[in-house]
Amino acid sequence: MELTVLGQGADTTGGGCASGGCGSSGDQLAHLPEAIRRKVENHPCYSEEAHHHYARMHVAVAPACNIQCHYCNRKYDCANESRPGVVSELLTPDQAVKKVMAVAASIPQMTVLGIAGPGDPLANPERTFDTFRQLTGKAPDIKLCVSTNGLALPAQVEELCRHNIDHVTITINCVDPDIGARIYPWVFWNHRRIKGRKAAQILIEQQQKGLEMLVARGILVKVNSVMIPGVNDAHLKEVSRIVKEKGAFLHNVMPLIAEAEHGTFFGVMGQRGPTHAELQALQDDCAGDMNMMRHCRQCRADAVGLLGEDRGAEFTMERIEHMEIDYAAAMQRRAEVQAQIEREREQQRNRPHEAFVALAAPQGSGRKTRPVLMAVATTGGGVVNQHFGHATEFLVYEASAEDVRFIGHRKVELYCSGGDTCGDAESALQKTIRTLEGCAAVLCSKIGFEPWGLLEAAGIQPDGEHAMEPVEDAVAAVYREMAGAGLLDEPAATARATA
Ligand code: CLF
Ligand code: SF4
Repeated sequence: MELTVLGQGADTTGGGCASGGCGSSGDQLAHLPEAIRRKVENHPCYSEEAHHHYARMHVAVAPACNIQCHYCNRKYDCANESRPGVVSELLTPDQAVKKVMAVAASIPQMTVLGIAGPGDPLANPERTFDTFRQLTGKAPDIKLCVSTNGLALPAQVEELCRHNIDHVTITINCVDPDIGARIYPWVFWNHRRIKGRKAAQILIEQQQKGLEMLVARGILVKVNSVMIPGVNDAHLKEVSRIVKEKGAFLHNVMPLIAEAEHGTFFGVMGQRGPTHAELQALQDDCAGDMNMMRHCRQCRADAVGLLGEDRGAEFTMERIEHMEIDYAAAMQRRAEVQAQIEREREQQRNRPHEAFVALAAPQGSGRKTRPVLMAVATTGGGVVNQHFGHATEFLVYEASAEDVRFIGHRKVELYCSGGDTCGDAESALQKTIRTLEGCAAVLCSKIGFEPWGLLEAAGIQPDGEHAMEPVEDAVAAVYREMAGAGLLDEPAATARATA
């Protein structure tokens, strides 16, 4: 049996990223041309494996927007990347540059600066490009990244190229104006507000043109799509096919988050978002045609840190104003820290193959084992290193007899605030256990007695035996243990697990 555990020297020439998870590992990047690999390998959004090690930050310099989306309330950040209902502190370009340099000096693994709101960056070209222009000179070791709804993109492509921007995200929710008319009530185009189908048509044309222009210039394009059940869910496979055909590098299908209290049209109208299972099914459907991103955290327009953590509170303008930053020294330290990260990644890639022996039931046993989901608590670094009670999110992997693959993440409320015991706030713990529904096991560095018992009672096997092991190794090992114990035996016709 050919074994294809992500990150383990598996043969990716036949599938590569197209096999489903974008850049899930160094191996999946191996088939890319060197120039592209360099752009991707330390970008936490463009490489799933990189997101365990490298951080990004956003600066909220772009307040205005040139379209209206039914899932957006202008009081909050651009919901094309951020979770709706989140408000970021607006910065001037000068403040933003100061903040970037302060963060870069404090978090040496921060490799990417993105502008993603709170409105549309390209609807605020002076503020956006002033920020990029200053950073190109002052912090040349930071990658620049931008996210847009695409309406103003064709007009700004030349300017983007002048600023050495290698990564652009376009939110494309449809290629059919009839569907678009159900998502976008209006666009502001040529000094006029245009409504309905015509508005959607203009937006779609500009998005597609912008995509083609960027690809022609060698810029890596990620396409974000918001999955809106009953509106564009059945259509997104077609979107995926078309943007791939045009050369997009990566597709990120994100769930609609619509709550009445956000005051959005969809929220007020009771439009629901997709379930975990629906989102995963669509991502899997699209994966045949496209590299898929599955690790997006829909981060806010002023997010700082590893994906999934937000260290923004450490870098308020008040604190930054008083910081003295020696950026030349910071660049040297950044280079050292990043070189060390690369050495560790290399070691992880080259770790002994014995750790990845077949995941299936013992040879000759005649048993078939079913795929299962496993949740992992990690603070980053690609290893199992977090106490169960300290996790605010769990990474979810699907383990099967063939492979281990990353599926997504699930956010939970923190219920343990310290000490060796967990479980004072039982309701939060119960909620966590409900969030982990469908997982066969949860891997963490340590776990208290009470959650252990409650997880077991809920049919989820807690496991603290693989602390500090690389995540995929640990998941594979637990799968082998469970399979060996006969816990995963099942008829062949079992449906694929869903996150
Ligand atoms: Fe920011 Fe976006 Fe660049 Fe990443 S985020 S501008 S591509 S640096 Fe990343 Fe955050 Fe998801 Fe965006 S996890 S919301 S995809
Ligand atoms: Fe809101 Fe972003 Fe849509 Fe503009 S593009 S309306 S800021 S979600």
